Amino acid sequence: MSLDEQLSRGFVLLPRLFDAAETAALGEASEAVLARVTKKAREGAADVTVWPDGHRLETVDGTTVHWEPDARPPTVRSLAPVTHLHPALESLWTDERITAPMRRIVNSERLGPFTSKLNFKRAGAGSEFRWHQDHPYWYCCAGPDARDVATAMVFLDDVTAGNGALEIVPGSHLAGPAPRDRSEPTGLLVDAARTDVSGAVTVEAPAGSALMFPGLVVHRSGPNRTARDRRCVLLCFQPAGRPGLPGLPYRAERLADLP
Ligand SMILES: O=C(O)CCC(=O)C(=O)O
Repeated sequence: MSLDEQLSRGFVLLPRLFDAAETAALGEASEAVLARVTKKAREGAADVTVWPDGHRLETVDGTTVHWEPDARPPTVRSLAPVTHLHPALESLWTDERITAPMRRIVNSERLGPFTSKLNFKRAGAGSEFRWHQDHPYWYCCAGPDARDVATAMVFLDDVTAGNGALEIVPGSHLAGPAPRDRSEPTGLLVDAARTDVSGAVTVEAPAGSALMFPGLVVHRSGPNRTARDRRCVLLCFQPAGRPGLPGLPYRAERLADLP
């Protein structure tokens, strides 16, 4: 399928964009960052927040450690933002293999960073991401500029239906902001009872692949019930010259603008 055809369904999969050695190096960088940050958090250097849904977050070295809600032993779900913590991760912002397709998706000749994240989705512990669009969270920070943000996910491990592959509703970005679930405390999730997710596709891919999509695409991923991690680096791009997410206050009252 051509890039244009992929763009019209709302997501682009580029299998094996990074070779095995590059992917392994990104994995090592990610684990090194995680070890460094969690050591500092254990030493008490972090600011702690607990979300309304019970998720625990600790901020240290300019990254927020988001813990899996129910995992024993304690397991990290994600770090964000993260690329500033390792040159191998930082270099992804200017890697033409990522930026060339992203310029098309963001529809801007010059790109800037919005935010970045590492999702660990650990073997046997990585939990579900419920149906959502990235847009409402970004809208609370960036307002209407959030429409122009898109994500590149670089997979550090093979992705299968069993270890928590992304499920994406093709074309869902065309319908704009989806109705949100008013019964859950963050107000950020899609109401799957009022949104047609029946056409969702599961995106399996080998390690080193990249999956790219704009913030209005409806997606989820299941828990990792296998013995293999499903880690990925996420880079969220926007047109150059705009402030990044870490410098923007979160204004929950903006959710009132959305369905
Ligand atoms: O890594 C995943 O499975 C889900 C990623 C995602 O949707 C997110 O981080 O918002």
